[in-house]
Amino acid sequence: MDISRIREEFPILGRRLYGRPLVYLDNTATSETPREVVDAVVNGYTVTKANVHRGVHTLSQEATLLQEEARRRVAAFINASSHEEVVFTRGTTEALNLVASSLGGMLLGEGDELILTVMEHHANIVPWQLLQALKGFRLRVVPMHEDGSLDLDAYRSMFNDRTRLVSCCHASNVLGTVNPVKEMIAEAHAHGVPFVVDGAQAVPHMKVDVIDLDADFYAFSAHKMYGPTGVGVLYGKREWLEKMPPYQGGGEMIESVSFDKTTFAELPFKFEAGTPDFIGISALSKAIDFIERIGIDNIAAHEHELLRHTTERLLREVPGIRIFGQAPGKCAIISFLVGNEHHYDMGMLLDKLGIAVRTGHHCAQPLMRSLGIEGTVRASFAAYNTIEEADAFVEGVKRVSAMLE
Ligand code: 7TS
Repeated sequence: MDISRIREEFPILGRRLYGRPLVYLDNTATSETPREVVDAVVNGYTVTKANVHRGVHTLSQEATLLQEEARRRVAAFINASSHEEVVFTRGTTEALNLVASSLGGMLLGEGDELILTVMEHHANIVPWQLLQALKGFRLRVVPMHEDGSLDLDAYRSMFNDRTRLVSCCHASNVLGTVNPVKEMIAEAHAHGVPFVVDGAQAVPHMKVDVIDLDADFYAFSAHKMYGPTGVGVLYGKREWLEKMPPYQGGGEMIESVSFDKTTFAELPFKFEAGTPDFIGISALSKAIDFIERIGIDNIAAHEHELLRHTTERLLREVPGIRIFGQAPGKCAIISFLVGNEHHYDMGMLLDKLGIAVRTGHHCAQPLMRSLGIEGTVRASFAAYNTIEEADAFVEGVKRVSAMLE
């Protein structure tokens, strides 16, 4: 992997902050975007802009073709059986709200049970709670071990004849833990229970094969995988998507409408009401091109090396550091605190050194509560980060901690 060539593709990485080169380590929140993705967006606005699936005219057909090509690219990227199982949404959050509302609304009633885990992002908690207020089912929460791996014995023991659904992140956005979702899905299926995967933190960092996992649903966001903002994907198995009611009503999702009776469009359009972000969707193809050109396994190996190097240095050289999440096979996310130093002070002072990290609860307040903390500092890596940046980060943490002591 030629990192300096990869970096040239990202104009933003040339920025300087406070007289220093930008060290961007907030990739879990959003990754930066290579020029070919930006160019595809510009092309969408300057060459092919017309609404999709509506016109006989050339521009509309071109725009439609680009959108539907992206759907096929996504399907191949995650190894879905068909592009009709790929629903475009605004992001992981909307994808999970869709599943909660439509599938959850169909499966969960009074006295039923839904299994989540302690390490879920709010996007995989709150949509279920909104439904819970209407339906009165029970949430069961899988706890974790001290290293940040899930307690799988507890998970297995949670199934009973009222269990209707499981929803779990593939990778934690705080701990970096990569959950054994393939085994967890097999367990759920043995009980006849479908399984939803929040893949927001997995798709940019590891090979995801929805058939191999046997996932019933798999959600992720384009903007975390070098793609545009405002676009997400919900993969769903055809047999489920066909049974589920639409999530939103409007244009494009109907077959015919009358005031007496409305019938709905075929998959996947049944779940895509209104004009989608067709320009963003078409640019997602270019993000997939970018990942495939480097190779997802090469990206994963590079990020793991950055993780190993940075973790070793932090533990060795920063007295009083606590790293939250040390599960074997974790992905390249380091959440930490140093002594009694406040995460917010650390983040703000690192910023003054040109180093972008996230601080706070990371939209995972239940996880923070279970760790007995309010927030962490979080550094997270992507394909374009370098060992030199990892070193600048470690030096930055040492300098800031000395100041805050
Ligand atoms: N699920 C997980 C595991 C996430 O990490 C995030 C975003 C989402 C869902 C929601 O994705 P969205 O694209 O719909 O917003 N996580 C973060 C984060 O860790 N910092 O900022 C956003």
